This record gives sequence, C-alpha cells and structure tokens, in this order.
Amino acid sequence: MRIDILSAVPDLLKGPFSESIVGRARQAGVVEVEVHDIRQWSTDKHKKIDDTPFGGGAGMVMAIQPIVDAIADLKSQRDYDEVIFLTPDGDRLDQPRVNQLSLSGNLLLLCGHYKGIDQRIREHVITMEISIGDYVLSGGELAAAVLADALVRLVPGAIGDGESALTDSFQDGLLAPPVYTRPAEWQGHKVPDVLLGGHHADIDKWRMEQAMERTQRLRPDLLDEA
Ligand code: 6GU
Repeated sequence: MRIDILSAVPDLLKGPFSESIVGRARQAGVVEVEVHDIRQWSTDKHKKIDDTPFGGGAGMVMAIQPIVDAIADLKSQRDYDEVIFLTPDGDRLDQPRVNQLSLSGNLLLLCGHYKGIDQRIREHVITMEISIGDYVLSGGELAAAVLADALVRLVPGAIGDGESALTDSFQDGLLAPPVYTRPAEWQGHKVPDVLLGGHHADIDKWRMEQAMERTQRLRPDLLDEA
C-alpha cells in the first residue's frame, strides 16, 4: 500500500509516520507514506496557496490551482483507488471503512486548512470525504495521521504478531477485553485467576465474556449495530 498526503503543513506529519508501527512498516518496505507540501505546486511568485472567499467573510480558502496541479501530477505517476479529503463534514470514520480502505493499493489524502478548499475541488476531483469525529481540528493533518495509522496496522506484515490487528477493539464489533502482565499481584490487586491457569479454552471464554460485558456497559450502541 502507498499513501500520498498533500498538506500545507507537512512538518506536522513527520512525527506520527516515523515512529512505532507506521515507522517500522515504512522502514520494512511494507507501506510507503509520502507527505507533500502543496506549496511546491503553486505557480504564484510567493508560493501562495490560499485566497480570500468570494462573497466576503472571515478566513481564507485554499485555491484550486496548487491543489489540482498537485493531484494531477501525483495521478500521472500512479493510479489512486480514492482521492480522500479530510474534513469535519465528511463521513465519520469507523472500523468497517478502515477495513475497506486497507484493501487499496494507492490512496491520496488531501488535508484541508483555513476555512476549507474551493468547493469545485470537492465536487470534481475528490472521491471520498472523511471526518474522524464530531469536533473541529485546526487542519486535516492530524486526521490524516489517524486514518493512515488505522490503515497501516491492517496491512499484512505491519504488525509483528499477525493476529494482533484482528483482536483490536472494534475489529469483531466488540471492545477488547482487559489485559494484564507481571506482577500477578500489585498492591493487593490480583490478576484474574483464569489468566494464570493456562487453560486456553477457559481463557478464550473469559475474554469473550469480558468483551461482551464491557461492550454492553460502555458502548451498547455497538451491540445494536451488530
Ligand atoms: Cl478530517 N478535519 C478537521 N479540520 N477537523 C476534523 C476532522 C477533519 N475530523 C474531525 N474534525
């Protein structure tokens, strides 16, 4: 899988993609993640990428030229399964959508900034719009990092223990059961006996019961959907 990200603030994305699972997956060549500065496509002599909104009002709007030229340039190098705009008024991201997108070969993500992007880009170039939740971020970069992280962990080879992405919370529609490690007793608080017993069938049953109980108590809406 390859993910290209277009941003006005590319430095914001350096950290999340150089550490941990995403960083290791890139180093291992399991995924490619490339962040591009939209400014490099601006034909303006000051490399401007925004302009004042028609009709007036506060804030700036990201202009058509740099974004559309950037997308055309990247599209000339490879085909994209989707051109995704990260925006608070997009479709709310959830695990089924992440699973579906994780089957893509190439994805192009566009991060919005300022008051947004010219509507004509959304109508004629973008193929999918995604939000990561009902709150407003200063730009799409952190949302793109969230989406890319959720995607990369599903790519075969990104996670050492092949099973572990499948046992994530939400992957079976349930919250994950609690986990423990040494010591078996801490300040009088003990690890559940069943986990120390070594009976795998009992352990699996306990984990499923815990997952069901936690989902029922904390996120009953997930059970309604299932
Ligand atoms: Cl994708 N962008 C911005 N700016 N804010 C958000 C968001 C995206 N998703 C939730 N809030």
